[in-house]
Amino acid sequence: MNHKVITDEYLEKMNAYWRATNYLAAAQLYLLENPLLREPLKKEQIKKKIVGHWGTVPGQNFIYVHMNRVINKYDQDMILISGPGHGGNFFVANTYLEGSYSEVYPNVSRDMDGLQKLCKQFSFPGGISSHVAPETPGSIHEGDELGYSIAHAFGAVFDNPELIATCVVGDGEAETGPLATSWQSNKFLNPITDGAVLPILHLNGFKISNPTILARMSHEELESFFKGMGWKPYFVEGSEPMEMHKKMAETLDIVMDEIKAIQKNAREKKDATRPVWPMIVLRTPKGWTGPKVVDGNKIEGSFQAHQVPVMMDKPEHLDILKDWLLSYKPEELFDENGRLIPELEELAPKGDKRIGANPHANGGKLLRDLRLPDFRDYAIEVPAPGAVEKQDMIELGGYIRDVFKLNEEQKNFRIFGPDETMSNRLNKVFEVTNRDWNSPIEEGTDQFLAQDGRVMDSMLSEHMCEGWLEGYLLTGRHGFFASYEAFIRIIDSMAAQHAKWLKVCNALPWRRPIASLNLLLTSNVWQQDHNGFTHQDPGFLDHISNKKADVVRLYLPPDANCLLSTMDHCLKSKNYVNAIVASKHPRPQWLTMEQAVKHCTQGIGIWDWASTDKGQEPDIVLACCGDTPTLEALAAVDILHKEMPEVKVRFVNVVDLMKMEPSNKHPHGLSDVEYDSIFTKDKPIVFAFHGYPTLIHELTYTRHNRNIHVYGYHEEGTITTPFDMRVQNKIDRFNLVIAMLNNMPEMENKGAFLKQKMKDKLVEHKTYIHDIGVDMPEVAEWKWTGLK
Ligand SMILES: Cc1ncc(C[n+]2csc(CCOP(=O)(O)OP(=O)(O)O)c2C)c(N)n1
Ligand SMILES: [Mg+2]
Repeated sequence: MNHKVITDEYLEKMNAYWRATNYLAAAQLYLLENPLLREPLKKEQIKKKIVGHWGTVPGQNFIYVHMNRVINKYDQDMILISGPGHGGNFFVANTYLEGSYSEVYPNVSRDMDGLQKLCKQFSFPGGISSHVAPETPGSIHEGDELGYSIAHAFGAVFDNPELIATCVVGDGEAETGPLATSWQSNKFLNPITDGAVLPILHLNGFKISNPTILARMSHEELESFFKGMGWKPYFVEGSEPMEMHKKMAETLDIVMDEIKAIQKNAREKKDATRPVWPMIVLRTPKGWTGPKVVDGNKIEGSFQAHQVPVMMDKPEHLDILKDWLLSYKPEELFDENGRLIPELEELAPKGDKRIGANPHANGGKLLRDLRLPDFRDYAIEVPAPGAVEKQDMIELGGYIRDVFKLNEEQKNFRIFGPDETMSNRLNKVFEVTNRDWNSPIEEGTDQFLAQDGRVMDSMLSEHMCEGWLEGYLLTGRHGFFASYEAFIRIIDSMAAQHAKWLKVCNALPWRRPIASLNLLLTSNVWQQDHNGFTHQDPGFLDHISNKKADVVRLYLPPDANCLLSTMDHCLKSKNYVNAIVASKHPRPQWLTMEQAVKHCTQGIGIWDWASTDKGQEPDIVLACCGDTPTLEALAAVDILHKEMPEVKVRFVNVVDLMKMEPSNKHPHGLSDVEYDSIFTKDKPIVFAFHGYPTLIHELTYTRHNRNIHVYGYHEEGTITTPFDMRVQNKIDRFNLVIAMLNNMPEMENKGAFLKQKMKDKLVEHKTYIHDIGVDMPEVAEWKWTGLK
């Protein structure tokens, strides 16, 4: 049959195929056995606990079936993103019917035995998730932490000019903050070098137990809303199946022709001016084709259809379920072996064109390694520790600039940030690329904007940066997100969801590894020149440290050479969430590149040039983690050594925070033997930490040495001097000296004079900054001069 012409006969077949998807989606919710109801349905063949969703399913099945026709007609490379991914049974049903599911899971075969397994496993202990989870072939988006579908879809099509990401947006999902701003993503799409996103607003009218806002707006308001966002909305509305198939198919042809025409025009004329992309508003009843009324409650066309339409807790429910399932006429759809009949099977696309087999949705298959410059070529000369001052992020910018250069042809690297690339000091990238911006550009005011820019920093939305990047990585490319440390917390939850996704993927051999999600946290808590307390929150480290140890890594490089080494490592890594805390302000540089490579490779180390215990038992261990704590800890050693040279201090620096956790908890963790040999079993440890002190206590809770005293951020801050921030939180050099003296009992009264001196310094400091407004010269101009 010629599927290029939408004949009534073809539409009838599509409807039959849709019935098969609806049947299988409902059967997955309920049935343990008797998957095609070839014998009379009995209560014991039904799951005892019925969990999952139905309301969203028939509409999404409808979309999938129609996308199959579009893929065939246009020989289109297409992935499907399901915003309301809670109806995972719809995606499983469709991939099963097209054959891609059984290719990944041969035990769920395309026969009666496989059908039974398919039904039993769904939302069942030991089985599969109720969502469009990583286990679902063809998915890059689990959905159901609602709000990120369009961001993921755009991330997927950037630099994929032949790809269309069809994106089902729940009308409830559309009310979330991230989704509400996602419509603006079209301002960042280049019709020549990027693919297209086809949003389908699934206007089924309801959420869990409320109507949706968009569904109760007038047609005019809704149309104006999307037009205002730069889209051309097409409305497909109704509930009579055959009429709806016709409308949907005709509309999709128009929409696809428009997308193709936009791309052809832009590509032929080399004119990337932002077009008005089409989208679809699909208004159908929630729980369409399901039970109409159960226990006197309206189900189809109401919020009551959201989860399980009929609970099976009353005898009459058995007949309701049976009538509902049989209404799809499964006997006409499957052959005697339980396989979809060939006349319907032929409707599905073939090979990798099937949505469940599209390689973009298993991005690791397409992943090509980045070409990376040798990071050591960007080394800062450090003739002696502290001899030079540099800005770590500026130095990193030079390396990243050259990553862009080396991968210009591959077009598989982008960086993301909410309007902060300059503020985060990655300025050098603009020597070779621009910010992506497909809106008018004003001469004389605008900087580094271009339609083909690869720096995604012109939308002030952490959600979009994170979502676009995730979509980009999940489809087999590379990048990172540089954020203010405090505001990365806006996407805590997204990063957590991504970590969960990776954790599940690690157990699925068919999911090929993808590039890590690299989150660069800068403009960090310790120095906020133009801002104050609101910009201070190092808690992302606490949040991420709780995620699955196989997946998360936390790095706090103390200087530029260490940052270069760390970033190089992170950009090469796969399947991790790497959080890297970096400094952007001028800071003394400590390690040569050779030392930095050794230090970062080990993740933790004793700095011999800052220690005075060589070959002897230390009196105290002074540890530090993070650029500012490192600076203050070194200044503290300096003071202590000058004043009381007899005290033996061991100086430890931590770059890889997870070294602190025991090796049985995190793959990077030190064994107890290694930990004890660095930190000793019993000597006092004073630990100056970048973040909240409790994190170090948590990580080291089971270590032998409980004599640990952690100084970190205590939620104290305001607009003040950089050093005063440290004083307010007691991680400054003077307080660290006091802490060391307080924790060495053998000092007895010897340290009293030095302690008094330190306390006096703290008063001097306060008076000075309140009078003059900047830090005392002896602090601001302090330099490491080495130990005698
Ligand atoms: C961010 C977020 N908030 C709340 C929920 C809980 N939740 C799950 S489904 C749902 C309703 C979704 O409605 P809609 O997007 O319209 O999906 P559909 O009607 O297609 O099921 C809600 C509130 C969630 N999953 N994610
Ligand atoms: Mg809805």
